[in-house]
Amino acid sequence: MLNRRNFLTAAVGVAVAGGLAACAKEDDSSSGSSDSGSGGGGGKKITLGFAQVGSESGWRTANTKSVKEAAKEAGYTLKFSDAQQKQENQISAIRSYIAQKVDVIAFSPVVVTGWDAVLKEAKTAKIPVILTDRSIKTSDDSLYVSFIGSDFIDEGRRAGKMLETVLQKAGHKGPVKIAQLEGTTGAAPALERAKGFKEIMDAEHKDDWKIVVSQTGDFTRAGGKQVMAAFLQSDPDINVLYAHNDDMALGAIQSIEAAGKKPGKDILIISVDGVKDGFVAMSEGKINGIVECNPLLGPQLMDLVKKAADGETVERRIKTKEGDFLQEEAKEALPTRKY
Ligand code: GZL
Repeated sequence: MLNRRNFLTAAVGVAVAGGLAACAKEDDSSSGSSDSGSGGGGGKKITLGFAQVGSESGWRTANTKSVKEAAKEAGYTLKFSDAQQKQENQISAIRSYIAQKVDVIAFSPVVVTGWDAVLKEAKTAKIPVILTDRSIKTSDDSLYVSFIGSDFIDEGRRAGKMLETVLQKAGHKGPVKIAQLEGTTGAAPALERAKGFKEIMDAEHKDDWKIVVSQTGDFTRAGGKQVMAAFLQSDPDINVLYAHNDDMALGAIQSIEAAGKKPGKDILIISVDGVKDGFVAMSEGKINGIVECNPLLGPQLMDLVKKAADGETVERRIKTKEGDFLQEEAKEALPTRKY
């Protein structure tokens, strides 16, 4: 049984650039959050602008719930937008938060590139920006004050190590033909989960593992179902599915069963996230192992928001705590799963 791995909060204190310290601004147009006070500079109520990716998966639903509940608990005014997985919508939302002069902006970048221009506008407006969940590629590190989220490359490595255990338990002998369901094209979790898994393949399984098909399912169930059906058409003797999230794995399971195969037996499945439906599928023997990716970032994010709004030092990189789960653990873990 795999040991649960907890990642310590890795913190590197970095002073918030003086110029980024936002001065608190009153904003009575609160979007439904309670109003009990704590705030940036001088104790005024903090207004947070949060530009969410979308509502594509169970993980995202849990992440949104965590952010909204934590903002309410903290007494902040939360302005929240759902970009429906479109970068242009996230950029528009960030621009509107700048225009509304919020105290802090936080967002989960749908893809890693294309953010410099709008983040420069936030910097000019002296509004600190916090990345949550996903990171960006930029040459200007001053464009955001902190990134709180998982280490996706390590999640990919953990998926590779987990597959070793699952193959051994299944008594698999000989070559391993792997299908990979990738997350959203250009998104950090998709790029990095693929990278980490490939590191393990290249280092330890050059001769026996091969990714025979790989395509994006855009982190959705519908995408996973559709792409897996196509995979099975082109490669009926796939041994393993590595899905970058549970929702795509759950969609793929429908196509695997429609093809008359047994998920978790004829095709071994390794997934990432650890949402409740993923654990249910694992307890039914349809998923063999899940690398957890914790969506419950709300409380830690609100602590960061307060510090940033007050111009205090904030940790530059905060990694979330998460574990690895095999089928045998699913039933026991299910009752205590928080998302
Ligand atoms: C990972 C997160 C990913 C999840 C998917 O932190 O960005 O996006 O793994 C979600 O379920 O759609």
